Amino acid sequence: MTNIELKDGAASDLQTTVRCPHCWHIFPPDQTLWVSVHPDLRGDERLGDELKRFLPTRFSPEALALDMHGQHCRENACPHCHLSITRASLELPPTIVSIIGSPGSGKSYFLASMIRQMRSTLPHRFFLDFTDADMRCNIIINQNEQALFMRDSEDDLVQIRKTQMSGDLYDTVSFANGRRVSFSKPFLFTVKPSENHPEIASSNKQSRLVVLYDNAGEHFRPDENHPDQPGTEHLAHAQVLMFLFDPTQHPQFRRSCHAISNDPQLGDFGRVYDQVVVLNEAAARIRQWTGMRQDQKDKRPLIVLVTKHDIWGPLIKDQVPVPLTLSKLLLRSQTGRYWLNIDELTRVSEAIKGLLKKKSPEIVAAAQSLAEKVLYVPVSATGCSPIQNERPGVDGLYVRNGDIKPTWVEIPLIYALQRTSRGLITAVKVKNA
Ligand SMILES: Nc1nc2c(ncn2[C@@H]2O[C@H](COP(=O)(O)OP(=O)(O)OP(=O)(O)O)[C@@H](O)[C@H]2O)c(=O)[nH]1
Ligand SMILES: [Mg+2]
Ligand SMILES: [Zn+2]
Repeated sequence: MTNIELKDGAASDLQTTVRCPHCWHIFPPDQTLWVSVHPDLRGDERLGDELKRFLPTRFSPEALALDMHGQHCRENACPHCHLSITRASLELPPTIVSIIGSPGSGKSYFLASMIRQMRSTLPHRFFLDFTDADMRCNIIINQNEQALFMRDSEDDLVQIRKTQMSGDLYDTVSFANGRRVSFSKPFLFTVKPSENHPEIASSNKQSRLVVLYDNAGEHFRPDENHPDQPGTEHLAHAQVLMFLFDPTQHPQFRRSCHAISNDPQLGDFGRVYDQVVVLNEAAARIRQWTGMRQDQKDKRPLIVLVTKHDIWGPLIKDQVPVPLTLSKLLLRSQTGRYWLNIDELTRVSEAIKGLLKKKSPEIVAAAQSLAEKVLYVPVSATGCSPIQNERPGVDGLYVRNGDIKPTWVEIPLIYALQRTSRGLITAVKVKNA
């Protein structure tokens, strides 16, 4: 028996190489470690007080490794960082998405709203199951999703707190050479054809593991690139890059928006941030870590998500509807399964690019010089403006639960899946749908 097999012995269903979603180390599945179960086996060389990781020599009839005390083990771990690895990481090819953006640009709200929308849009429109691959890794994103969407009263004021640069979102690993490295926790989801999907028969080939990370915006500051805090190294390993551009942090957009919105982020609760520095720093790290030359462009798709569309959308409402609608973008086929209309997505992208070229040309120039293929997508994670909480002692901006209505937040990941998988999402070109 090899070190790791599926319960029915179908070892060929494992990936030929596995990428750890914590430290991005690549290894063959037969190097996968197991996590001991017996409480006497506490104390791991890399993870301190955690249960010992080991390469097994004994297995149960159900192909589960037995630890030194003969206990049946169920959990696997990476041979490099020793952090736990879900079964789906061993079985499914990953679609790793890097999310780049300044502090306050809307990354955490976007992630929570996107996951919320993926859970309904993928099954209902694309006949795809979208599920948590690892509940422990997903605790924080699920808490954020619940904070925004699972409230009893529509009048509840809800908030996602600013992402910190240390704490719950990170795992610290001690390596043999004395280095202590803090890795960002990944959020892991599986996407699989459901029973009415045309690819259901080849589900094992088509399914994907979606890997996402939520960084603090400060991680993208040029002085925050430490080898022992590789919080943004996913940039080098991702299949898709997403840069969140927040018009409310851009001086020229701010001036234009004052006439059309009372959002507090345009006033005392807002600020100006030079977001092109963030994008250029991400580009510099990508070039440094992948060896891509200055005259080369990244072949991976770069999606520029222009966030908080509820605020700036009226600036371009003659070309892109306010609020955003899906009717021309997702087309219903005869079987009831929807297709992604690439022509409409491209039309919207060109319109948004035109607006950015007028108001923030440096962002378009930086994006186009980084990647061969850039798509510009408007999104709104909340669909409404946040408000100040009047309760004494409470800081920051909150959103009224009943007002939250995300728009287009699932589109970037649907496009990413269409680009990185063969048959999960069908793209069609229909002019003037
Ligand atoms: N109007 C509007 N405001 C939004 C939207 N999404 C987020 N915000 C506001 O933007 C602010 C920052 O959002 P976050 O998601 O915390 O930003 P972040 O990029 O995660 O920031 P860091 O964690 O500091 O890196 C919050 O006050 C939100 O209320 C949106 O779609 N519309
Ligand atoms: Mg955040
Ligand atoms: Zn690892």
